[in-house]
Amino acid sequence: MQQNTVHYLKDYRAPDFLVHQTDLTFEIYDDYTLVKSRLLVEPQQTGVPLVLDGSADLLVLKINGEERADYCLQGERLSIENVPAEVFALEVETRLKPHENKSLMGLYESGGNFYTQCEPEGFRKITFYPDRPDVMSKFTTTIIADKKRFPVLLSNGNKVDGGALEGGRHWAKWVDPYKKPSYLFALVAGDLALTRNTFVTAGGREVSIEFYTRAEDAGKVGFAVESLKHAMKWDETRFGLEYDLDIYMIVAVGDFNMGAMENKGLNIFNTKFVLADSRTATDADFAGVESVIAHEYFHNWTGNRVTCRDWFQLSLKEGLTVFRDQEFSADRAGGLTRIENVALLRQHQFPEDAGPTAHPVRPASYVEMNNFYTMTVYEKGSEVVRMYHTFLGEEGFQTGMRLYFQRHDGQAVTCDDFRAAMADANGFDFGQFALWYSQAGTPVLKVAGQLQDNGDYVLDVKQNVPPTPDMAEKQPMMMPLKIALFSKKAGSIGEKVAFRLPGSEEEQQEAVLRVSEAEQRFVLQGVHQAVVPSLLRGFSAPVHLNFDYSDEELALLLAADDDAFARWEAGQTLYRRAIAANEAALAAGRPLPEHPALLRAVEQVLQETDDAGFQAMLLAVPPEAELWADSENIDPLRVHQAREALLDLIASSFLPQFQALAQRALAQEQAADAAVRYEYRPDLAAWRSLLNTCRAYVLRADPAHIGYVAEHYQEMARNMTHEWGILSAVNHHPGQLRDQLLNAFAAKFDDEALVMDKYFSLIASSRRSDTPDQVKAALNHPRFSLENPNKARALLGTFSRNVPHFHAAGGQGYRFLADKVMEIDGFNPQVAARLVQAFNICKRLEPQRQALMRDELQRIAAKEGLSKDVAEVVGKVLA
Ligand code: B3K
Ligand code: ZN
Repeated sequence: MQQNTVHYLKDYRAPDFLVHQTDLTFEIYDDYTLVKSRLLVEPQQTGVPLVLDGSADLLVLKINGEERADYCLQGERLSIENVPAEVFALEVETRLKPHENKSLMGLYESGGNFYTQCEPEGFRKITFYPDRPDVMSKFTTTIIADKKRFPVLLSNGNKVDGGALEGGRHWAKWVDPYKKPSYLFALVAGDLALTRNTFVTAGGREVSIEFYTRAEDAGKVGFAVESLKHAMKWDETRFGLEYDLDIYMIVAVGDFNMGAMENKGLNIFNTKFVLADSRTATDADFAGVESVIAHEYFHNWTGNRVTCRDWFQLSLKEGLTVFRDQEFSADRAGGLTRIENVALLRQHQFPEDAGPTAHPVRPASYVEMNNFYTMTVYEKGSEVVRMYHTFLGEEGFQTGMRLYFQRHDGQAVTCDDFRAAMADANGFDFGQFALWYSQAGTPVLKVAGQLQDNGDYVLDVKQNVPPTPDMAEKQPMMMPLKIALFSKKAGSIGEKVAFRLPGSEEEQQEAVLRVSEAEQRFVLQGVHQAVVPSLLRGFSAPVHLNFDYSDEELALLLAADDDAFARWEAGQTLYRRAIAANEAALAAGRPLPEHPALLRAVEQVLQETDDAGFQAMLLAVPPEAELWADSENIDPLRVHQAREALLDLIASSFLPQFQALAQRALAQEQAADAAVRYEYRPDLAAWRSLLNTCRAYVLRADPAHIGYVAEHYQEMARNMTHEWGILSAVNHHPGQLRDQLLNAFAAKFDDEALVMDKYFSLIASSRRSDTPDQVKAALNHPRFSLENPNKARALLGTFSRNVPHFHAAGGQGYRFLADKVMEIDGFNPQVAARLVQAFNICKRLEPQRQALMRDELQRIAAKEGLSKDVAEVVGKVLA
């Protein structure tokens, strides 16, 4: 494998040159684009070479008007000695071929239009520049292009001038009044439809909201427009933050490596997170649009006005902005958002933290920065921000935010600066808390509780932070542990029991304990009765928590805890225990256990009537990836079978109840829907989520029900949430009817790219034995393209999570994915490096599969010209 440069946080040095002004001109022609840049550069040191990052085709470089050829270009690094000691003008001219750029970084073409993606290091594909976030400059952008082909010419800031030119060409000039790093630069040129709206800020500024899409998609942006306005309003009310330009643009593009990008004043979005109507988008898609629109908008303050000093600090903007978008979604849609956040973290971040690519929220090193846009930096990063909030409360947290902006507006700073603002604004010691930024791995809390003779209840908390490949020895971390006590009666739990913390006279029913040592005892005074503790309420810290509950106690918490997370968690623990028992029985060739306690608990859940969305969540069994997150010697098929067996048992035990509940959910949804024509609404989404959960159980218990579904599909499938629920439920059925239903679905939505993604992911997620053949056939489907990241993720990403097929005993699933990773790596390393992480589990597998997976990883590692993106991941998995 080739040696790639490793970048270390400890090597950070302030820039030797600042850039005060950046004037860019893009001349777009049919076959190429010329980029002319003029920078005003101020040296910070004398006698050091000017170093620029760049990988574009360099035509000319001038300093103070004089052409210079005495530069040294090595890889992506250009250095030039003997530059002036005072402020000087640097001119650079490069030539780009956007239509050949399939990496979707820098300037690229999609569907005849031009778009940019610069974060983190795409700007260097456009021109030579100090492409690092702590170099902040004011930008102007002039775009010149054919008027017919590119009627719309956009860049950051405000459009100040423009006009017609000879030969059918035209131009536009944009000026961004705010200093920004190069990663926030954006340009769009093309033939796009405009949907316009306005928002008036609390301070009275009228902001023009402009959404640009393909003409045929313009009818699907209404929901995104409203989402943006909600987000703008929410940020004013909850954080006191207003928008700072007169125009806010969002452009949707079908070829995009991730969800969206927060470029100043000109967000560029994956169509998946802009376009939504009830015919083509599920409720989950609508919720996704609302949250990503909000996320990118919130970056305007947390990311753009205050940015990162270096890329190691990525979580400074991402963790904080995810926290803000989670709070927004919770305020919009209700308390269950928190459980969704936790489920996501456990399914994807916990395995990452327990695997070969584990890294702290602030990584200490990287080879390819794109590999660090991870669940850890984003989702665990958000949990870290949430812990400040839990310690300080809303008011203290907001005081910290105000100090953060007061100190750092217009600067590029670090996670320590954020921590200092929170600490200084509140006089709170967050010294030990810094460990969350440097230690990877999910801490394990082992808690034991005991009622003492004197009536005190003591909680003994032991914490252990497991070793990770980057660090063997860890120190104890500081974290909030939110708790309550419930009185324990025979067969039920009663009221919350009040207690006092030592040194306080105040009676309280809930407390946030400050855990900070390896072993610690907390005394809750004045309890005097048998209790069941409710621990880690609201998931107050991103940890594994072990407490030796009996199944009966878990059932009691599931029935009566008043903290939604704690209730849900009690149910999840019961499911996890049942699956583990099934697995042990399968391994020993014993008959499967009957799980009477769990079935009684499920029966209770089925009888609830007050919250359909929560009921659906309580009926969801943890996914495989979460189940095996930190085990060893995994037989994936056995875990899968153990889980399937539990689902079969639940389905067959309660078929009539699931049928009745599905009917009820449908009736409730239709009644509400008749009153207000369907668009996304959280209350209706809750009924549909319950409906789809029940449908899946019904079709599991009664596969012949597919006959009814096939006959009545038209009237049952009134919107995409219904279609998705029905097709997901019948997707594993072995007969012809399933194929007919899927084919009809594909035909109906042939010209809807985002729905075709759903079709491909249905094909790839089926447990049917012919799935591998169907996946291979799908590669040649006229609507499939390996070059489109959404399609590659829908088909190949989904396949890599299809446990029985990806982990097929002969290794053919591994071989197939490895082939595709290598193919994609040839043109889009970022997407390839994501897909290859399906192999992260390698060392935890049982020996045979481990060997098969290792062979494939070695084959990838040996590939000539392998990108540093994939090489970095594969190197860690094989290490
Ligand atoms: N900041 C971008 C992510 C850029 C990813 C580059 N590989 C989107 C976001 O987090 O808002
Ligand atoms: Zn972000």
